Amino acid sequence: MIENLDTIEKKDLFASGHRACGGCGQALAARMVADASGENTIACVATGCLEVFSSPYPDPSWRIPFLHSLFENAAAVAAGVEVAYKALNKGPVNIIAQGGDGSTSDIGFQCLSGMFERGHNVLYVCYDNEAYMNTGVQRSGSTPLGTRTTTTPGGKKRLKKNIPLLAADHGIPYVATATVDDYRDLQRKVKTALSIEGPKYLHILAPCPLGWGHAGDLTVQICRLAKQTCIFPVFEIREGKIISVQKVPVKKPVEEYLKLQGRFRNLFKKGTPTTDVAAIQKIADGNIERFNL
Ligand SMILES: Cc1ncc(C[n+]2csc(CCOP(=O)(O)OP(=O)(O)O)c2C)c(N)n1
Ligand code: SF4
Ligand SMILES: [Mg+2]
Repeated sequence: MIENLDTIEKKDLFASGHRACGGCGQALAARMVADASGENTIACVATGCLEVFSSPYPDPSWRIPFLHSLFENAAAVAAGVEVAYKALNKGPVNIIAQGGDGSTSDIGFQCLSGMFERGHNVLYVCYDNEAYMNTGVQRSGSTPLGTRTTTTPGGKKRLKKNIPLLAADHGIPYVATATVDDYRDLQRKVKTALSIEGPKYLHILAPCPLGWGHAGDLTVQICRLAKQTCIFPVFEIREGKIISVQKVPVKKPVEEYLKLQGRFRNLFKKGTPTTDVAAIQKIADGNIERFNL
């Protein structure tokens, strides 16, 4: 049962006391998602930081049914749960597959794409911390240009994959992006998604203080700067059409976002050419144009 879209839900369905680092954006986001979806929900969570810090027996954080899938198949497991519920004539129930950016954009993309194409009534949530954090901060397909990771010590030379737009191009009924500084907006998008029949996709920017190299108390500020610099556009797409965009009336230069994070320190070393910063500004400018920010 979906309650008022604009109410903030605090039901403690994802309990505190887990083992995430202080200020972990993914822990905040998982709590917001669980509380917005309510008790009548099954979470199918891929291997990754979230699963590791929230599920160990005997004190898991989940107060809703929780299935741990492999790194690569959360979407397929969720699809199986949905089909089983239908076959048993049970339900309705909210089924939410959840995974990190590595799981979603790389190894699990095939299962995700198949789940979309087959039209399962599943919401997939990607917690994007822009690297493989659980195994020691290796780059993923979702790691942005210029980012230092343990496998790109000089800064990543490739672009970040745009998974929300790839999801939308499957023709699924609902795609949205969100950030963990805006509780109301994030939960409204979870509730909106769950009110729609068919496959849905929610992409959440989830800062990782350990991998991004910032203090835990900067998580909210970093999300705001990601939006204010237009690095991370926040929007909703229904049936392939953009239906809402969070406008950015005062746009800040990308340096303000990059400079707070150790993972971009290479870009500001003395004597380093600033081509990467200019290229990152170009990406933000492209977002401004594409989403009319
Ligand atoms: C087939 C397979 N390959 C590699 C791993 C090791 N592994 C577990 S979690 C993970 C990275 C997870 O990254 P991401 O999905 O971005 O989630 P995060 O930990 O960053 O939240 C890797 C490489 C695995 N479990 N299974
Ligand atoms: S390493 Fe990053 S994603 Fe993992 S628990 Fe710590 S802050 Fe969260
Ligand atoms: Mg990750």
